[in-house]
Amino acid sequence: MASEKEAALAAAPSDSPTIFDKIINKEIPATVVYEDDKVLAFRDIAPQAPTHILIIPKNKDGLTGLSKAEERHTEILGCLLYTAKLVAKQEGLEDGFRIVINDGPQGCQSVYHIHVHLLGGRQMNWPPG
Ligand code: IU
Repeated sequence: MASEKEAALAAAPSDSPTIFDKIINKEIPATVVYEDDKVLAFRDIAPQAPTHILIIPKNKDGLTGLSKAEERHTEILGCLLYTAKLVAKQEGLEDGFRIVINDGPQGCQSVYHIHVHLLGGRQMNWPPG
């Protein structure tokens, strides 16, 4: 399997459906940990921490990445972050956690459907790589 960096450099930024649409539509399986009418949260297939969850909007609405955000997206962006907080509590991450949003090739984004990474369960380092 290609490294996440290789996958990100190979990914073409686009508004096409992604693997996450198939997860939303239940066409491929995922371990869902939270779902409501606006967002879906599921375990990352290649976890980088004991807890690694992706939180995504069910309706992408052009939001391929954070750099494409417009004023109409402010509500869903807030929902994504609030869901991250709810899931962190659900996962028992009382000692802290990290939120990451990768954007574009240099940001190491490989899937062009905005997603918030929730990482926890181990000591994080700074600066990130
Ligand atoms: P990125 O921020 O675009 O690099 O994150 C994409 C994530 O999606 C990455 O951590 C992958 O492991 C994850 N992922 C997944 O959970 N399930 C999949 O089928 C695919 C990628 I493709």
